[in-house]
Amino acid sequence: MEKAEAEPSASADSARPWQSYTTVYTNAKAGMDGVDKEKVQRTVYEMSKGSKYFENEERKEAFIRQKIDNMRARCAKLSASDISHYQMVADKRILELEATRDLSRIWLHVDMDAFYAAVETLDNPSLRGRPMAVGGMSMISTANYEARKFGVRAAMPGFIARKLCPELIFVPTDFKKYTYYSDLTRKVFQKYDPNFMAASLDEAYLDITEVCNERDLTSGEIAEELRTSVHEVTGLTCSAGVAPNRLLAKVCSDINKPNGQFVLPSNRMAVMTFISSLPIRKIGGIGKVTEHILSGVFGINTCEEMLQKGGFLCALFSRSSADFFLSVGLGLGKTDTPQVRFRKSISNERTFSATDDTALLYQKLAELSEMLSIDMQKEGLSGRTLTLKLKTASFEVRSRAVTMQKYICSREDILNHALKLLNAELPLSLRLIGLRISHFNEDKDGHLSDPTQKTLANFIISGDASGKNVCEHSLLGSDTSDSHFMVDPENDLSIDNHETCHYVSEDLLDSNLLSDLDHCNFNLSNNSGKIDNNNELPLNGSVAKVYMNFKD
Ligand code: DCP
Ligand code: MG
Repeated sequence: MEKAEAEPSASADSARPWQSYTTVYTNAKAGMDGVDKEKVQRTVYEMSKGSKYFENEERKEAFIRQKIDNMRARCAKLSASDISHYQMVADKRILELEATRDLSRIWLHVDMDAFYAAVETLDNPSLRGRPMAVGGMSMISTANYEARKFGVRAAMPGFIARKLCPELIFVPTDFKKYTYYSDLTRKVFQKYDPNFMAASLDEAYLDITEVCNERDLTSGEIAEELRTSVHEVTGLTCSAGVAPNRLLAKVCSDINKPNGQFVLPSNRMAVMTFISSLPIRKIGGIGKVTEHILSGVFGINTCEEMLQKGGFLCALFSRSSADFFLSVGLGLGKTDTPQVRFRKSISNERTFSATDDTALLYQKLAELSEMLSIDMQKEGLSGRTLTLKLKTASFEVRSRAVTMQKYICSREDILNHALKLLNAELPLSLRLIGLRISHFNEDKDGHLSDPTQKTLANFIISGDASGKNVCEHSLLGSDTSDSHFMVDPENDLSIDNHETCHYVSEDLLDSNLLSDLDHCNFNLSNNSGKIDNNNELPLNGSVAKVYMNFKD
């Protein structure tokens, strides 16, 4: 097993402190290749310095640095026999994972270009060609490609975006509009795969194996046709990626953005070549934290290096996390189509300028309840567990849950329970409220379930109707990345709802680390490394631990 050589410690260059200040919005998105990264980082640093967000980011950074140091120390302590043992474990696991490789399906990932911004431009053509962002001074949802040249991007506070690009035009968000266009795109997707999987308003996965065979067209031709059709129906452009699995298809759709496509052929050699130099951050589920840890502890920067350092990964991570990393190294991903009715939860959330104005907070909660209710009714779903997510002015993330005796789906019922949860926390200054509903009225086969049949986990949740002792932090994600509810990177395509989209789960390890930061006393009982599909709490504690990635 090779040595786990680590990059030099992340100590900041005191002359250029901004170089080590990375946030989700200093990470490049499509269309940001030529950006003066140093200038953006310096501006972001200078404008954030001293803010609560900044303090929180620094706290996280310090924690990650410490985690890296600890893990490096653990690597250094591994004896020669430990190392050869874990190398054998890794080799065996790699063979087992390789045996699961399925190259029989063709997956297409489609992602609309600068979606909200493009919709707004359709509505107001005078915006065309001018740098614009959707959102406001506190936060922007997206920026068009003209604005991206200045380093402006989604999840960036608007006041920083304006500093980077003084000409920037701001357009307020209008979710009804985006939902309308999203529905139009889905009608097109349906023609190519009736069981397509929507991952967010602007993004979907389609299994195009059948349509390619039936029409005797190549996957590239189908992708081309689908994109043309989306454009004809909506006036909007999109990009597509084609690959033998969903994980790779998503990576591929970003390669030729905007208005482009990339096809990765369905053969092992092509996949391995593609993966060999792919930066790990391109993979869904690997965000800033995981990237820092893998790079800082093991010197892993490309997907291929996951295999080279497999022994160390098996030594230091739980089996599920190590499996995830090794399968990334092999370019493996999901190829099956889960039952549509596997949807486990629906959620949405809103970020706004921090406020302690109770009337305003109630109003936000009412809007979220209404949106959630509409989405549930569209799907014919009712749920029993309602979870409230809050982010305080100082960026602390809290979650409170309650499980009801009966299933609910109306705006009034949702709001009623949400208000109880919120009131128990007030007075408080908040910058984000989210609502999630789960425990639907059907089992995994789509049958109606019996609400009186309580699982132990249900009992634990319902036993705490106040929600006071329930910290579902990890279930919902923590104060991470783009700060949305946490879902399985590409499995849980269920959250398909307004602001709560795919960009939620930027990081596999993040929630684990940051939950510690938030002083949650986690019960490390679930070793799945994935979101708990039933949203259930562990059996012996008041705290849900869904992501358990490190070995104790
Ligand atoms: N979105 C958001 N907040 C974020 C990220 C995205 O509200 N932090 C919204 C606005 C986007 C839409 O979701 O328009 C789709 O997200 P994408 O990540 O696909 O970004 P875009 O479609 O805007 O741009 P791209 O061309 O890179 O896909
Ligand atoms: Mg998009």
